[in-house]
Amino acid sequence: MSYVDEVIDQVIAQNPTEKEFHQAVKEVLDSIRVVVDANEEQFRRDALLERLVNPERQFKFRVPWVDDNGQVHVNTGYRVQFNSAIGPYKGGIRLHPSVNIGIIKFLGFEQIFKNSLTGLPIGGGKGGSDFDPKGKSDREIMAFCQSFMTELCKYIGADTDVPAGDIGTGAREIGYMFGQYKRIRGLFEGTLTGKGLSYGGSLARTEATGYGLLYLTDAMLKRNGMDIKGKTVLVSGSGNVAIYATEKAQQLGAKVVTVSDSTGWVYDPDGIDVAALKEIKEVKRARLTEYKNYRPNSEYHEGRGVWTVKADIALPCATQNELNIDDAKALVANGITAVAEGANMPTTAEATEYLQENNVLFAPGKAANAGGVATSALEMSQNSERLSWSFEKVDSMLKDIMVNLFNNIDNAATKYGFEGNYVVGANIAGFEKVVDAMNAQGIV
Ligand code: NDP
Ligand code: 2IT
Repeated sequence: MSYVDEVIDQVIAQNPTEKEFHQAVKEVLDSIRVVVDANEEQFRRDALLERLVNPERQFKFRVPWVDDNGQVHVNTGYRVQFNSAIGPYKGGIRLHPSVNIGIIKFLGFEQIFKNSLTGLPIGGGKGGSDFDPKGKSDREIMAFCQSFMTELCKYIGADTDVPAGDIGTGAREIGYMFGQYKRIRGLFEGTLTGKGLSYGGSLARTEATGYGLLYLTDAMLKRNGMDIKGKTVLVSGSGNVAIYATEKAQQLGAKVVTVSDSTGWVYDPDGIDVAALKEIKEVKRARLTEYKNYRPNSEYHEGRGVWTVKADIALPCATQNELNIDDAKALVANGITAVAEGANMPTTAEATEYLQENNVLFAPGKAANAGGVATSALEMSQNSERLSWSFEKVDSMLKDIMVNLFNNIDNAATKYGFEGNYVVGANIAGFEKVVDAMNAQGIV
């Protein structure tokens, strides 16, 4: 049996319930076979892949908090410090009832390679809790965040591990967590990113994941002789990534006709009104059913359905495995040209394969959504030098990072004989830097 297959089997046997983690490991290891095969003897001797798939450290802790009626609730908190070969652990905190250790490990594993691809000095980590922020009062959110950080603050720090936002964690939650970290540790330092602008946040971090997704998509289209201008785009989700992906797509001359949330989706034939979307989601924290009040010409549909609309480009920006094989077939039947993942692992393995076989340009999340964490690393730099850069400077650095990242994955794919396969390109390019750093640092 090949070394790659042995390690995949081991991961499944040792972590039998962690199916998203299996999926992420398989995707990466499958596509780096060519590099592993060429170095098999050394990698086996050094147990390189075993060290890669086992987190350096993982924490699981109790998070008790009191609701507005005086009732105590207990959630579970997690932080997985996966790999620090190229820098301090870096990765977001997900607050969603579906969170479990398998989800956090899949996200942390992806983060290793994503962070490597940014070219910046950040290792891979991820955290979160099964806490559901929906329907909670502001005070309840604060109570949860303070309790979560009371435990987490023992394990993180500006040069150790730097969490940030993810699903359910935005500027409000980061603010409460930062306040509690500072209070307990007595340190005003850049131990979280995505902070507010008045206390060390970076301009353009809010926009960065969505904007970066479009910079990369634009580079991928150009490389293949196309332009984003005039294209019709499907976006799923209506959170941080989806909102700023929609905004940048429209700035670049495309028309975004859908957004969604976990209960339904909107079709707006005239193009999504970003100002309305921001008001509904960022200010009112309301549901998408409200969108019709702003745009009477739009349609609201219950359930799933974004991927059945005819368009040129699809940008899944909600959550893992939201685009399945039937969705991929519908997209191909409707003549889709490109799919770029704003979310982490939103496309199932089967759907990814189907899209690639049908010559759809496909940009995997670890490349396409790397603009968020890249800008987090720029926030860390600004915190270290105690300065704040202009929006234009950060945005232009973000754009350069995404265009370079695309060129690197494109070149890696071509170098190993997989021209145009950006999944292989991203995994190999991300892996090579991490392996080089791991080898240089000995058996740790
Ligand atoms: P938000 O919490 O801001 O928004 C999440 C959106 O996805 C909401 O519209 C939400 O709908 C929808 N959603 C979440 N879970 C589900 C589900 N199980 N089924 C259907 N819809 C769902 O999160 P972000 O925009 O920050 O994150 C979106 C994706 O992008 C995630 O995969 C995240 O890991 C990834 N990502 C985020 C980055 C960042 O900087 N924020 C960086 C890189 C990747 P509802 O409100 O109904 O729950
Ligand atoms: O998935 C991701 O890259 C994020 N949620 C952002 C992580 C970060 O540290 O900015």
